[in-house]
Amino acid sequence: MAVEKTLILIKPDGVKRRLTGEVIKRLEQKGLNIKGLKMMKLSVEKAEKHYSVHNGKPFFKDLVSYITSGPIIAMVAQGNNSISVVRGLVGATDGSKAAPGTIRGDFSISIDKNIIHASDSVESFNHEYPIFFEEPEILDFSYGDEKLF
Ligand code: FUP
Repeated sequence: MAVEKTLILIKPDGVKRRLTGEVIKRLEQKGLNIKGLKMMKLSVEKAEKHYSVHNGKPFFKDLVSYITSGPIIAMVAQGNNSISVVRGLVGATDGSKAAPGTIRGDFSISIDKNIIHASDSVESFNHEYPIFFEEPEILDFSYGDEKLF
């Protein structure tokens, strides 16, 4: 069991559809500890850096214009195996194929408007979080109820 941090983004469609509370509720009730959270409008430069692994793919341009099209919510959450745990809560990339009960399975029916992003590895987290957070914005504190989870 590894205590990990993961980066979660509620994408512009999620924010505009007022799903922020729903997403945070699911993260909290699972027992994840939110350590940083902000609303921001991503620059094209930051979006291209975040999605650099997809640079050159046919959907890259649309992906960047979509993620920069409106405000997003960025979060860092911590917990046991949080990277795979959150990926499980998020569901498959294509909302039309994601399992019911997952965030994408419950709220998305497409691959390009799929509500949420979550880091898929420690390497991805290390690449991603500095794009959204300064180190002091990730707070080191205890919720105090960790033993209940
Ligand atoms: P995920 O890790 O599930 O967010 O998915 P990927 O990293 O594979 O893809 C990142 C984003 O690119 C997806 F959220 C949606 C978009 N995408 C497309 O629009 N078309 C594709 O064929 C694949 C991904």
